Amino acid sequence: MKIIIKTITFILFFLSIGVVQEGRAVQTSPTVLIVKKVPLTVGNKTTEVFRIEQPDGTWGFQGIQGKDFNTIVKNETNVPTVIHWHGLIVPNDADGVPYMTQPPILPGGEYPYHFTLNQSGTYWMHSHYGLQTEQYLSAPFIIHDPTERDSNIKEVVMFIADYSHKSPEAILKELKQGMKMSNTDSKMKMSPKPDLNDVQYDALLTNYKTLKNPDVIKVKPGQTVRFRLINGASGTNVFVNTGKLKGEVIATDGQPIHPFPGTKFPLAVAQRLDVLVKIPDKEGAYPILAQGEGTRLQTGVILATPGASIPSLSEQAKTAEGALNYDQELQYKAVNPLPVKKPEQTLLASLDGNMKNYVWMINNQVWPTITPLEVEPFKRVELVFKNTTGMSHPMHLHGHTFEVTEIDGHTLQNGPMRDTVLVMPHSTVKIQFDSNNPGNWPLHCHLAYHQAAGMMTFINYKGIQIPQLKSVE
Ligand SMILES: [Cu+2]
Repeated sequence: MKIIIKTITFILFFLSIGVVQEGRAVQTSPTVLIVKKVPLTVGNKTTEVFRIEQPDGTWGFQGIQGKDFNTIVKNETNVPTVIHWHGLIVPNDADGVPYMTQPPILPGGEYPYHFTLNQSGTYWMHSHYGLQTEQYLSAPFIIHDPTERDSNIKEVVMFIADYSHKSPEAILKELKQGMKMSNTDSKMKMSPKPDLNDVQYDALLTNYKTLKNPDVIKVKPGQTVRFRLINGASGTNVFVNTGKLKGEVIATDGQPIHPFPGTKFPLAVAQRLDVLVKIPDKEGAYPILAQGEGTRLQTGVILATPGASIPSLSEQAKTAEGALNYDQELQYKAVNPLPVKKPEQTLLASLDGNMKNYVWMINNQVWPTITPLEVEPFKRVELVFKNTTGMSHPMHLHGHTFEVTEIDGHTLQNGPMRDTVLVMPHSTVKIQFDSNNPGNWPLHCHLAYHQAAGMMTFINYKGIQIPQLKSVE
């Protein structure tokens, strides 16, 4: 009986999220994603934040590799927006970047996106307009590999965000005025001492919740849980701690790696990790926590067997978390690295800052007054990030998956495949990708306030027209 119920659930799952019928794809009308505003209470204060959901209220999107993503995004808010599919290899015109690949979706307006889900893994979607990711205009985007789905494995999405009672515009204004925003070293971001945070947040959230009222996920003794960890924060790199449970990383930014064991894993802004944990063969409750580097703020979920008593957890850890480092990154091994090939073209992205006016730059240029980095189509391209600043920068390239090939002079053999790499202060990281997706593709720091303060450029394929750039307020 159990098996029959499981099989039915399995079939219903595929029918509900996809278009599978008798093993064949059928033509369907587009699905809908709605961008709306919802109230959020943190502490004793209620504010409005964004939410991306399907008409039935399902948060974000889950699809199947090989199927079509045919969706209309409807903007039910009072501000313009644009949705970017983070980490997905899409045609350039579906990339969701305002004034580069499409006009903004105006209040009450809608915009169609249609592409094939060629990848599988853990991705996310977020606004590429202004500072909206700071207010949860973001959601999980999970693509299942139909050959891999095991109904015995419990899947848990943990979408981490940072939250401030202040509006993002007010925070940016204060940063630009050089006001004291840091809870570490507020004097000078260019100081030789690495600076971990330039914004002090009020809370870290997982799936919109603080640790006062976290998601409690029912699990069975002995069950395997696959965490899909997404750092959707605007400015907080975290360590994820699996506590008493041994963890095993199986993917970085959606790309499989050879299983890497541990209990504490760095997760920079915009990155994802897939981590397996196994519940012991007895009753119990297991908090899985993420703590922001340089802060005591923590967030997470609790895995609990039916009879377990649920612990109450503090939103503040006892001590501040330290800085992320390269320890794991140097050891992760991609299952599907790039084919071995010598780089045919090398690009430099110097990560620069001028803290007098809170300006962040790539190659000393401030978005949108930039000269794009030009690539020849169909070449192996090496991109060198040289961080001249005292802060780390999670650097994201659109439209491509790249291999991390060198960190501070250490060559990585089959380094992790990613779409976002953390470049530590005063450090050099090399990546490689194949220029096989023509278009104009943003390359930027994913810290929202760094991006807003200029740290963005784009990669232009030779022969593709350069768009008329415009910054959004
Ligand atoms: Cu940055």
